[in-house]
Amino acid sequence: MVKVITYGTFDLFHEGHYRLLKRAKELGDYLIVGVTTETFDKNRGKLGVVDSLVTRIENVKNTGFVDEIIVEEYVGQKFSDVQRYNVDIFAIGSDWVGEFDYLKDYCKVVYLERTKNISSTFLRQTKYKVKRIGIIGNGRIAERFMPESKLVSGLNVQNVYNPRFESAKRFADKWDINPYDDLEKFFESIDLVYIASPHETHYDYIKSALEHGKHVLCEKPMVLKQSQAEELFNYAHENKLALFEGIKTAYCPGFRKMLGIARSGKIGNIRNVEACFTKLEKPYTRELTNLKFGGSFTELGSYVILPILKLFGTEFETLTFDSINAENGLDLFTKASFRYPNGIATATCGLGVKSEGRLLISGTKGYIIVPAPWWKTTDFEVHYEDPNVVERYNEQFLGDGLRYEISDLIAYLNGIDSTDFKFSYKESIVMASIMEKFLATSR
Ligand code: C2G
Repeated sequence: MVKVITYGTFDLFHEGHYRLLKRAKELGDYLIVGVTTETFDKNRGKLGVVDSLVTRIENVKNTGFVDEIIVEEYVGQKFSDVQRYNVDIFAIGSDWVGEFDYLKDYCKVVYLERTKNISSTFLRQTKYKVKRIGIIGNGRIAERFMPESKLVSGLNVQNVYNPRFESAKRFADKWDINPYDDLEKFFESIDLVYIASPHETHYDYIKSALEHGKHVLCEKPMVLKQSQAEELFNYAHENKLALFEGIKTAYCPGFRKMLGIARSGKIGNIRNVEACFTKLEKPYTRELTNLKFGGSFTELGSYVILPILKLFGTEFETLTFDSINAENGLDLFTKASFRYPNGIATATCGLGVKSEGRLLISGTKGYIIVPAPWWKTTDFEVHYEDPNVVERYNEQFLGDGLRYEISDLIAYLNGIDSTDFKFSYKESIVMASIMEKFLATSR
């Protein structure tokens, strides 16, 4: 008798899961399925699992392919299970290629091709539906999006679009998804678009995605004009579509915790915020050569403005910019100074000047310091007049951090969390107006 084992979360049970189990069973005579517990998923950093363990087990059982179900509770369990159950074949989807080769000393390891397309007919059967995602643009950030999206439940990345087909194809082959250079076709089988193309192309892509009835998650800066942001959000609202600006810091738990403490009154009234983020770039990169839309502020400004809008709000009285420019006129280093009725703030960013990437929040009773890289907030401290009194806080920041915004958007679309409070439409519109003002004064 040939024994096969496979594992998974099997949340929001879908076609990909069904086909995987079917083919796993066909590999042998007896199929064992390990269904992950909530604790296991938490420990491996998988977010947004909706269905209970009981429901997930029930769904796996209902396929009729399974002879025995076990639960997967801890990292390292696969290694023990394979020996304990005398397993001949370990099978798993091709999104995990290479990852389980360490089991090869004990059994055969088979990676079954993941299901690229989840058809909408299959999805009608469940209450919450898995969201089918297409990516526009396949540069560096899209490369980070892929592994992060694997650790968010309830989605299936299936398409990638690039006007240059060869480029889309390279990315698609690597990640086992479908390449497109035709936008109409790209939109056909997806629910949600993640836009990771150059800044200046965002507006047209968002508009087109919304007009095709797709929800949108767009990389920052979403757009570079206030009127464009207003138009797009109005359209999205009228058509009941979600439009989120992806500033990962806004969604990460450490930053959220820090905001809560800053606003709790612990450091009194907030009077000053200083945020800095610099990243030295090679002179020939897009960020330092795109004469119209490149430079440090369009690239990193969204991060450093974020804590200012979150702590002081969107109603600043004045905003001025000061930059050090390269010979081609692009800013290598920029300071944006905000004046509010009861406070001041500086947002500093650089691509050609290095500085300490810290966040400092000063109040009437004390201050909060978040050391670099504060945009991936983990540790931070609260200080007071007495230098001996220091409160230290810590929070996890998983992987590249993109999974938090993805998971929040999926929960929003499923009606599980129905507000956009982590980075609101209003804040996103003000962000666009700040970008517009910067470009008008600097170019
Ligand atoms: N799968 C697939 N096609 C999809 C989606 C998922 O073939 N479109 C496969 C996965 O590759 C996996 C199984 O379905 O083999 C279960 O997927 P998930 O529920 O997402 O679980 P996963 O996080 O892949 O579990 O111990 C847990 C495992 O290591 C991985």
